Amino acid sequence: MILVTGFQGYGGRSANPSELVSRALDGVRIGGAMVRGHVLPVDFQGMRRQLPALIDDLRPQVIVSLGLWPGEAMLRIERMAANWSWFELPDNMGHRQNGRVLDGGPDGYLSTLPADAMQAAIRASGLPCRQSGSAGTYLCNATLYTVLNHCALHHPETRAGFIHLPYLPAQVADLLDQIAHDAQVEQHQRADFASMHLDDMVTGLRIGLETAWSAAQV
Ligand code: PCA
Repeated sequence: MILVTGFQGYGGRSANPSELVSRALDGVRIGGAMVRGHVLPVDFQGMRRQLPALIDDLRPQVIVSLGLWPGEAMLRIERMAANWSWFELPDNMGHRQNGRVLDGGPDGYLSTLPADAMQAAIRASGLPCRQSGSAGTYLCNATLYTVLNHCALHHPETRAGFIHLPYLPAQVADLLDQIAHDAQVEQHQRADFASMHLDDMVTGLRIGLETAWSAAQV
């Protein structure tokens, strides 16, 4: 089984592409594996409670968590998680985690997904994809850290990692309207107008998951 997690909207945004992609992949078969899509609340404490229990329950061989990175232009495979949170925005429960993700945990973990092979396969399909050395200091980093820590301790065979997604085109259309309406900043001051169509995100994820699944079989 492959577990794909997404997040609900946050920071005043109603939609989160990661929620739509994880729903679209739920129930799909990839390389002989069943995909299970699960949407997480944007809630630090809730994520830390739910995710390890879900992993223990489903025992997936591959875990890919997804989240939105406003301004990102392509599928962005995260390579590492830091044991450090700095929430510029409160989560949806009003909580700001500023400090360790996990007291007493290691300072960081490396993703165990085959990032180079996934990137190559996604690019070969004609879709843009890159890798990143920081998942930020908000909930996505905390999620990747929580998953990698739990797998290191209890499921060492599981391959796990995180992919950040761009905005959906309709979200950027709304942003442009909002900026024009507010008339507080000029368009060129903003760096968050990149977007990708939902179908392309789902296609890229399917290819990346197939690559990760194959790597998990050897
Ligand atoms: N993106 C945020 C948290 C939820 C999401 O979709 C992040 O990058 O941390």
